[in-house]
Amino acid sequence: MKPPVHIAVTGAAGQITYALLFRIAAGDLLGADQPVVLRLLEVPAAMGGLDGVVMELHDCAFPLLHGIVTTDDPQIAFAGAHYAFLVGATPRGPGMERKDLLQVNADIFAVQGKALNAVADRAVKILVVGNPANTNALITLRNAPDLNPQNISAMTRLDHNRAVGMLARRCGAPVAAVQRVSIWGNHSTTQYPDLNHALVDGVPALEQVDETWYREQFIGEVQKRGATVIAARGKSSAASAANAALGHMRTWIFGTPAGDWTSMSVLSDGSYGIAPGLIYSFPVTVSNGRYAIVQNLSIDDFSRRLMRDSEDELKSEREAVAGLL
Ligand code: NAX
Repeated sequence: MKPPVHIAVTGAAGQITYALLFRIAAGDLLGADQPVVLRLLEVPAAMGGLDGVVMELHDCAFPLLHGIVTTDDPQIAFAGAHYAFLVGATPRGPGMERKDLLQVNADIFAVQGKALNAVADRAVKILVVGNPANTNALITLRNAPDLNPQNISAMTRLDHNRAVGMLARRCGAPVAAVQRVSIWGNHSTTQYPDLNHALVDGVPALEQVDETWYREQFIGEVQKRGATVIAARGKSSAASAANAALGHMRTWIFGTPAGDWTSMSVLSDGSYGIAPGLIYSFPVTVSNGRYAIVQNLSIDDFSRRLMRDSEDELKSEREAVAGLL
């Protein structure tokens, strides 16, 4: 039996983690021969609810689940963690301005970045899901100077999966036939889901759908899908978000398939003229646990404008939390 891998999950009594934890414990992240220890972080007020989740985890009798740590102290949650899913965040309350939301979450991720820097495994891979995810990831990164910036990313995989699913349905093709969809920018309504390089059954997607549908319907539907789910379900996306978090981390560990790529929000190195130092969603390939931004894609004026709009939003978010960077 392999030694257990330690997986930290924050917001462990929330609705996304309620879908995520059971899949990790079942082996969906690391495979059927890899034991895991779950290290669960919550705020003090949610520890009672977390106890209930832990009871349910025990009641599944997962053979791979070798231990569960629950705590409200990031230094304990992240101690020796090999993977960290940062899902917990403060939601926007009544009367809260966007700037206030940015600030309150920035404070959380500054504390967690420092704790990861101090106690996590030196090769820890950190995925930020809690919103505003890109800027929270930037704060985490800047507060963890001893960790490799390559090992910190934010989640745009749900947006990517939404775009793949919508394109497949439009073409009447199986999801597995879709390749090379890209999400550029921020995990917000300014994101740009780009089909210019996408393939369906190896044929350019934009030869199979009409341009009006792409520009006037598809882009907006992907951008606003989160709100559409809330309107229908009365709650925000949870199982699909957990699935995306699992998929993001699995791809980061095991790599992208030959000929395809995924979308991850990572530290901009200036590729495609995007300001270095922002956490921006790019198309990436992954091999040996390292991502690389896909290079040399042709970008037309329409794409350029949307990519810039999202970049501008991320710059203004960065300015709002400048004191913590
Ligand atoms: P919930 O409100 O159900 O759960 C959040 C949990 O985080 C709560 O139990 C809360 O007590 C906990 N928490 C708050 N502050 C914490 C802290 N400092 N340390 C540890 N735990 C803390 O939200 P849920 O629906 O699970 O969503 C979680 C986050 O994911 C939200 O910020 C949400 O906006 C974000 N999302 C991000 C997505 C993405 O694609 N990047 C998509 C889904 C989701 O909307």
